Amino acid sequence: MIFEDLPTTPTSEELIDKAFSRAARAGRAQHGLDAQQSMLQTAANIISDNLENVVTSWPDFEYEDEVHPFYYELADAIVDVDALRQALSEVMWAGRKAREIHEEYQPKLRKTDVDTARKHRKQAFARLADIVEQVDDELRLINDARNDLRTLPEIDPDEPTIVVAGYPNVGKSSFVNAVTNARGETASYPFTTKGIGLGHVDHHHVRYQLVDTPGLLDRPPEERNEIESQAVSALEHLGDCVLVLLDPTEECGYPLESQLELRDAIERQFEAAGTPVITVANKADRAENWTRDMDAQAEYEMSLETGANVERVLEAAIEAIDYEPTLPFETE
Ligand SMILES: Nc1nc2c(ncn2[C@@H]2O[C@H](COP(=O)(O)OP(=O)(O)OP(=O)(O)O)[C@@H](O)[C@H]2O)c(=O)[nH]1
Ligand SMILES: [Mg+2]
Repeated sequence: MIFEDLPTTPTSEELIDKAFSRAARAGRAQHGLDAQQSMLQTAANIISDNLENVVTSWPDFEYEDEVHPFYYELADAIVDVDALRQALSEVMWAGRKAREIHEEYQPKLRKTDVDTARKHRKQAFARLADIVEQVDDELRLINDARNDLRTLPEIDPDEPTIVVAGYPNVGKSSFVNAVTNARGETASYPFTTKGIGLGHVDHHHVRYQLVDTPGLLDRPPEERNEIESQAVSALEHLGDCVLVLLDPTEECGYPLESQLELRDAIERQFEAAGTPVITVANKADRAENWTRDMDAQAEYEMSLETGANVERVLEAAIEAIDYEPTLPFETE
């Protein structure tokens, strides 16, 4: 996951301490003007390298091939991505500024007496410290963002993906577990306490990803808060097909009417984004308890209890995705 391996960001205080203590050590190893020059160089390098590393360890949000729209939108639901980008560019600026201070003071430490050189070196240190302190807030913001984003789920947005939606207890997890090899694989998801259900299945040498999203696509849009709505928008960039499961027995605890309304809302949202939505009536083993005939309401009927038609539903989703893998010789 792109935000997984981000290093911790030092605070301004830690960075200043590190730079100046290393500089003092470097100075003690030398004498006269050399000592002053070496101190300046060490402090300035540590500061500019560290600040620039903070920035370059992040993927560039500007490019879709570095931050997929799914992760961009998901990240934006948790942290303010604009503010984060602004902070990163200010830290980059500070790193460059530290190099400039180095270049500006370097000549002043040559061809002069040691006392004057020391005076200039101290002045340069004060300015370096000042620059780092100026980005104190930004460094904190970046570190907070890093801590919040590293827990995002391990989802590959480039893999063809089937999103499984539907009210609670309709059989979403049972479906993902029934058709995928990895049982009960879950990833933490910052929007729900339940964790996102993940599974993978291979079909004609293509790996498909199934995502079960409790807490998001399991109730009407108007009941989602702003963050959840944005997480659902992120799913639009991820899903290549949506399966909406219905429980016509209503034993899940929700009237079929509400379940169909959710299906309609999902259809409106995802089909507008060009993503096919397939409706499946589950719990067909208890069809005698169905509150209504589902012929007109659902494309498929299945039972996860008996396994009837389950593979057929998976195949329908795969067909709807119509995924064409790019072969190596076809890429430019
Ligand atoms: N009779 C019958 N029961 C089913 C069927 N599919 C699922 N169930 C049962 O329905 C209950 C809910 O199934 P889950 O797979 O946990 O449903 P879910 O949609 O993941 O529920 P949440 O995670 O709460 O959103 C479980 O007790 C299942 O055993 C089915 O085809 N027939
Ligand atoms: Mg579940």
